[in-house]
Amino acid sequence: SMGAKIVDIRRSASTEPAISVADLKQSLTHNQLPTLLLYDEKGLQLFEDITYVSEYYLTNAEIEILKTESEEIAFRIPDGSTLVELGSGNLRKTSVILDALEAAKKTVHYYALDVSEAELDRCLSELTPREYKYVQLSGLLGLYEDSIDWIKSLKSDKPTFVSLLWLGSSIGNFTRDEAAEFLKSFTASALSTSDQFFIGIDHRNNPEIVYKAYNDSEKLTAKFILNGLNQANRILGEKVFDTRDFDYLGKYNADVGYHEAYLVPKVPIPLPQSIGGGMLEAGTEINIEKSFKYNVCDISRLLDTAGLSEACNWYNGSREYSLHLVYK
Ligand code: AVJ
Repeated sequence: SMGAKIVDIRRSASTEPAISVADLKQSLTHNQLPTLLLYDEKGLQLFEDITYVSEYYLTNAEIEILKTESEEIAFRIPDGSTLVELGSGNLRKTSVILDALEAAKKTVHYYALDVSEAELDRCLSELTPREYKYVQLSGLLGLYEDSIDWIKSLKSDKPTFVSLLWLGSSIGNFTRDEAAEFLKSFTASALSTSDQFFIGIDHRNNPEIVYKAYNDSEKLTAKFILNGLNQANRILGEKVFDTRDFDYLGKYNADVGYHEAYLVPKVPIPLPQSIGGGMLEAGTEINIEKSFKYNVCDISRLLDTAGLSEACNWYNGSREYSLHLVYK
C-alpha cells in the first residue's frame, strides 16, 4: 500500500463478517439474498466496469452534473472541513469535486468509506499521483453504519463541518421507506444542523433505457450479479453455488419504479443444513437487488419523510439524473 492512510472503523473489526450464515438462511426463506453480497473486491471491480458501459447512463449523467457544477459544489464545501463519501467505489466522479476543491485552495480532508480494503487502496492510489496540496485523502474501511460513530468521535475530538457524499444513486438499493429512515437516523446521529449531505438520485426514466442499464449487451451486469454467489460460498465455507448453474434475470417495473435483479438456478441446487437444507428448485427467482428510481414527487416525499430540507438541486441536461444538497 502506497498513498493514503486507511482506517478500519468496523465495529467488530473483522471478527464477524458483515453477512452471516443466519442472514443467508433467513433471506433464502423469502427467495432473496442480501444485496451486500455483491460488494466483495471482485464485485466492486465489476461494478466499476459497469460504470464504463454506455448503457449504464447513471455514471455519465452524474459526472456531467459534477463537472458542470464543480465550482458551485466546491464553493459550498468550507475551507477546513471534512468530506466523507459513503460507498466511494471508483473515484473518477469524486475526483471532479476534489480537483475543484484543490483549484479553490480549500483545505479539505476527504475520507472514502468502503467495504474492501484492497479496493479502497487501489482507488485512492489512483488519486495520489494528482499530488493535491490542499485536499488530504484517507480511507475508511467499514459499512455505512460504522461511519456514524466515527463521525461522532471525529466531531467530539475537534468540531468540524461535515459534508457527506452519497453518489451513484446508491440510495436506490434501499426501499423508499428504508431510504428515508436511513437518511433520518444517519443525519440525526451523525450530522449537526450546519452540516450537509449531497445525494445523487436516478430517475424513473424511459423504461426501456432503465432496463438496458441493467441488462447491458456486454453482460457485465449478469457477471456482477452472479458474482454475489461467490461471496455466499465464502460465507458458507463451501462451494454451494456454482455461478454456471444460474442465470441472471433483470426486470424493470415501471409502475413501482424499480429494477429488480434475480439469480435463477437452471438445475435444482441442494442446500446445506446450515441454511435450511432441501433443494433450491430450478427456475426459482431469487432477488438479490432492487434499484429504486425516483420522480420529483418521490424525491420530495423522501426528503419530507426523512425530515430534511433541500438547499439546492442540479439536473443533468437530459434530466435523467439529479444531485440534491440537503441538510437537517
Ligand atoms: C451501485 C447501487 C447504484 O443499483 O444502479 C449496477 C448497482 N446493479 N448494475 C445500481 C448496480 C446493477 C448500482 N448501485
